Amino acid sequence: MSRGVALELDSMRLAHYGNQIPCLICNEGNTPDAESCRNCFAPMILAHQARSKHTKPVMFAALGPSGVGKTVYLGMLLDMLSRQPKHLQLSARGGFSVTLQHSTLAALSRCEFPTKTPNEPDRWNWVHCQLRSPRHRQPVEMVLPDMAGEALFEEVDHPRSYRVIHAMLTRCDGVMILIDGTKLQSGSLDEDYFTMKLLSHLTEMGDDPKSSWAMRPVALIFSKADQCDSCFEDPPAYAQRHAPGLYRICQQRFHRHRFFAAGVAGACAVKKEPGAEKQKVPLRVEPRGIIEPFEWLVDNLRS
Ligand SMILES: Nc1nc2c(ncn2[C@@H]2O[C@H](COP(=O)(O)OP(=O)(O)OP(=O)(O)O)[C@@H](O)[C@H]2O)c(=O)[nH]1
Ligand SMILES: [Mg+2]
Ligand SMILES: [Zn+2]
Repeated sequence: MSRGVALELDSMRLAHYGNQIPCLICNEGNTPDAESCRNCFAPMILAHQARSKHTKPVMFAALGPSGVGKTVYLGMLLDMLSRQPKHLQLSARGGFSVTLQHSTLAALSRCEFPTKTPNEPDRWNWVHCQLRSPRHRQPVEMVLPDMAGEALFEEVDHPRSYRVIHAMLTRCDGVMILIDGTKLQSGSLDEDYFTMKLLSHLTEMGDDPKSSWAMRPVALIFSKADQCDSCFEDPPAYAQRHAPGLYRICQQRFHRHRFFAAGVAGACAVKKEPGAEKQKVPLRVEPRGIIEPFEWLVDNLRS
């Protein structure tokens, strides 16, 4: 390419700078051709697609440490709401929004769990969809990212190290916090501490009491409940018994919270191949308690 042509293209790019598009997550202006936001690395396709509607999309996030089951839960939730005839229905906007449910269900159908979510925000699966529910006359635009647990706790320990997580938690309308029910059952206190840390982080965000997390809906979900059936019987009592710190912080500081239990696998086995680490594999897929937390969040959306 000659130098003259290159200069012409650069000047075209500069001309576009007057015409910046705000990132849907952090609001930073980006050039129209940017693939991911230059500030937070969220995909700019979300902003392009959202521009066709006048209202800002509702945002929900699934939170919890690495390995708690966020990807499995979200993938199953999206699949159930987009393919089964339920009173809540989701339809994907853009092919990229189908990837999370597709990759999760494809892994489960091979009797595997999906792989760990990478830490880089531009490699996360982001879902942009439309929700149809009896409570809303018009379809509601919605954005859900599948964040990596390690990145989330890096942000909790060092606030603003992941701008996308900071922006998302500032902006989002409700959260699903996953807590590993099997680890609590085995007496580990790690899950209780992890969740208390996360909840304390949320309570410190923002100065405006109207948008404080004390008033935003928080669904606390005991994950992998297929492996510890007692979670399903009475989730708040389970929390009180096995995660007293977390239970107390919820009572004191979160006015709109509810405990749930969810499980995707019906039975699991441990697979050991020569030279590889032991791996838990699902033998059956029997989703239970998947839709209830999401439905509760939708019912608790601020109007
Ligand atoms: N029994 C059972 N095990 C589950 C379930 N969901 C997840 N697991 C197990 O938990 C592991 C981690 O699940 P993921 O969904 O990848 O966890 P994650 O929270 O997305 O983790 P990161 O991507 O690292 O943040 C899986 O590989 C399974 O071994 C479930 O519903 N039931
Ligand atoms: Mg994941
Ligand atoms: Zn951004």
